[in-house]
Amino acid sequence: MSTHPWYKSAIIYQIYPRSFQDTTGDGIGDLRGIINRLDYVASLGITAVWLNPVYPSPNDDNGYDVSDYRGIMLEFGTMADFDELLTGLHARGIKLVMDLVVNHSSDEHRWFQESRKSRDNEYRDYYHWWPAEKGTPPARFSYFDPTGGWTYDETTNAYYLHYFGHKQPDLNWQNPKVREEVKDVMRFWLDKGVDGFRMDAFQFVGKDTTYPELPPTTAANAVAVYGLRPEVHGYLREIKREVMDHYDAFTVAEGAGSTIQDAVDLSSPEREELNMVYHFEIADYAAKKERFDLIGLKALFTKWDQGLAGKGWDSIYLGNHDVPRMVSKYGNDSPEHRVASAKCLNTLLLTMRGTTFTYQGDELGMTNVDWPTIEPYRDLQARNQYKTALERGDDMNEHLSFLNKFSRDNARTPVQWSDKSNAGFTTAEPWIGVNPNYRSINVVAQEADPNSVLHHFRQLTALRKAYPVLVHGGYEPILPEDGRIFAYVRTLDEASLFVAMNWSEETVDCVLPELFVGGRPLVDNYGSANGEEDIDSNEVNYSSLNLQTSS
Ligand code: TEU
Repeated sequence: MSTHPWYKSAIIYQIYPRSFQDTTGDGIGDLRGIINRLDYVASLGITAVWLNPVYPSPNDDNGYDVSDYRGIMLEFGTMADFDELLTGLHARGIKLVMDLVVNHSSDEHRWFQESRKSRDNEYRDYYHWWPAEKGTPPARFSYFDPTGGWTYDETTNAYYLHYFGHKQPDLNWQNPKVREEVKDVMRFWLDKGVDGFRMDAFQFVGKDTTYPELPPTTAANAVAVYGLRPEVHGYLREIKREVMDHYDAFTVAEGAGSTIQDAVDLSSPEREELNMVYHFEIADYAAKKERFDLIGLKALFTKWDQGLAGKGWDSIYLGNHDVPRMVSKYGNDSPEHRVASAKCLNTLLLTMRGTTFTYQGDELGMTNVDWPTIEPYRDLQARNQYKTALERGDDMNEHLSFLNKFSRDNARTPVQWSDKSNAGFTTAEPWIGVNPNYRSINVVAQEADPNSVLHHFRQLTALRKAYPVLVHGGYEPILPEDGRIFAYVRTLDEASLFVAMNWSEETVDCVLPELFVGGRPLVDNYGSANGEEDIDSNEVNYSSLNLQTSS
């Protein structure tokens, strides 16, 4: 029996409910939609679901602006639906991880409504206020608000702080009452039986409330300037000790500071803070590069694996609701290569050390959209960026191609279930446009095609469950300087697995490490490895991928 905690081998599937499945005919996905699709979710072989926020919200930031931490968003259904969803997941052996959004609340949360009423309101110190008689507050960065992180509020002649949108005021974690509230909210959901939390933007909860002047900040250096202040570690330990230790559940905070050491500090078991980290370095990497650079990407995977090996625990992901589609960003989404490329990326995700996260639709190889105007965009970040670019007098065609490539809406188009109208997502006008390629890329088509990305995904989850070496084994990179092949060996006790992926458009040869000559191929992305033929040459022609055992 393994002594590893369950969350290490969890295969997590991220559901963005708004875009998953509509059942009420309002164009917005809902909990009933997820319940109706539970057999599909289970068929993927995943073992846990991370649900993006489902709490009541004015939806300025699609649920990341929570107005009640103990309820269910009207559009998504009722608490009875939630309970049914949880029961349905558990009945299928699938855990449920909730999104906990407590760096900020909505400005429509009762706490903020109270807080803004008067300077002596009992909720005043639930948020960060700067009295206007002291002048303009020292500038603070906001991810979403081009005017900055302070917004003036007339009622009490004061500014409130928000690192995200102006409808997302930051909670004051220095106030012990706020921390008690959050711990109670966590207990509320844990008592219902949820299995963990993804703690949104948690590295930002610590604030220096002496408000020194800070260097100019952009999204690229915001974490270094604002993230992971020392008190955040204390808050995490308090949560672990007072809440998490009393349940069989786990925590992962979104963001992991700025260095590997930060990530080790957050996730090493003896420090009792988080169970795993979810860092941005790989997610941000391809975004910064003009041209995709495989050598650099491999080096990052190696750096993180080596940095955390035996010390902490990592999340492995290439997609989520905040980044473009993985096959468009890291792979090749052209009609000739999309299928092989999406399979290749899923292979990477499911054969690396760490807890893997797959974003909905990536099991199908869904791609970015290509919208010619700003109109179809729904994300406040994209719309604000567009407005700023317009005011600056930027070339708007260029800006639109930037959005096409990088907007978060790329990930938020509805799941493509079938070639029926609106991809089978809704009978109404969907809240966000369906990617027109749903006619060929959809679940029904992929169920019928034995060589589909979907079937390959299922093979990989089955493999990960059958071979603990894929979760816990050591990772040794092969050919780190090769710009076309991503290859490594995973080893645990007697078990060795070799993974080789061709990230180029051409056929390439790769020398098979000695140990694997005569080994058994377990899976490849052209459907030819059935586990029966031996590899008897050490010159293998990798059209794209092989994964094989040494015996
Ligand atoms: O995103 C937090 C997040 O801020 C990222 O912008 C991150 O800090 C950045 O990528 C670092 O490079 C979370 C949610 O995932 C997102 O959907 C929300 O909009 C945001 O928090 C606010 O709640």
